[in-house]
Amino acid sequence: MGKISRALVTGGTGFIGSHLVDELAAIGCRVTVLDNLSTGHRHNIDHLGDRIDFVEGDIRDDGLLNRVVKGCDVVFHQAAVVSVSQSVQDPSHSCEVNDLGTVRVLDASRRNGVRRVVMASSSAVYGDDPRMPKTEDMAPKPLSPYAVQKLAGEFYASVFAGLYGLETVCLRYFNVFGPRQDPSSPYSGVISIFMKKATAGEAPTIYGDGLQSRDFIYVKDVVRANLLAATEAAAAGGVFNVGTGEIIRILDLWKMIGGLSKVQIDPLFDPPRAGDIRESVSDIGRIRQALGFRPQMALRQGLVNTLAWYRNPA
Ligand code: UD2
Repeated sequence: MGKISRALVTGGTGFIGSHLVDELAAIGCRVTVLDNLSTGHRHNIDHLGDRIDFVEGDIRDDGLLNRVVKGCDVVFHQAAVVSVSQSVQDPSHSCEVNDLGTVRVLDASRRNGVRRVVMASSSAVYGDDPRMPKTEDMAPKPLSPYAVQKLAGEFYASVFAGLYGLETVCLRYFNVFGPRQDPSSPYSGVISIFMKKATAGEAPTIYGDGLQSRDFIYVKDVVRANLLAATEAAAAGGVFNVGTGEIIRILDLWKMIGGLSKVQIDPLFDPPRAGDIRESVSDIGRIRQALGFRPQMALRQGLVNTLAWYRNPA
């Protein structure tokens, strides 16, 4: 297993990025965080003090990127406009950040001798393929600008590997949850919104009939997948699902969160969201075989931890 001595984390003040920064700092890696604070928060990394370097800036700024990737052996590219709905409402903006930004990250990386770039891709690339679970060899069927942008990022990664010898790994995240997921926007992850509603004793809104399925993975497991992707020789050039392989329907999720919060409130229902995927569950055979990855956190325990954080953010 290779070692990471110096890393750049784009989007490192965000939900997933900040947990990754925590872990990298804990294993003694020198970390630079690049974030424009559009959806991330300084307070997510404040506790690390001067153990990390924070640079406020945009991934579309290539001058800045060239400066911050210098000396890094690994880049974890987590910065993005992460909402499917937001990409539906403003496809041009999400395209600029998710596509142009990604190309700039890859380009700065190859020009500055970075060994490997680990990219946050998404299960959104599978779209509405009815086959379940999703395996990486299925033909992608993007249904939203966001999904197209993430898929384009994967193709760019593969082209940069072929043309310039940059090692790239793409991780197709399923639905990630855990402490620090910001519930404040209508685009926030459903678990963060449901936790906020349950804690306030309010009814959540379910889009559609609530029978749509998702595969929720705890953020610390996603961090472990990133570290394996950065350090295992077998990861280079790979595209991997990062999920649990377990399925839950949104209505049952609300019941579970209600039960843990000791509230019994009937949800409100609105029409399904444009671009929403009906069924989503991962097959994680590839990442298990190639990288030895197994998720460690059960959904219920992850929800308990997350609820504790929403009640008392630390
Ligand atoms: C997630 C990711 C997205 C992309 C996508 C891939 C998040 C925040 N977003 O989008 O980046 O990778 O997966 O498919 O993780 N819902 C409700 N009520 C609410 C909020 C959501 O019913 O108040 C439903 C929503 O319509 C959807 C499901 O819950 O069917 C999950 O929604 P989400 O926004 O958490 O995540 P998703 O799957 O759209």
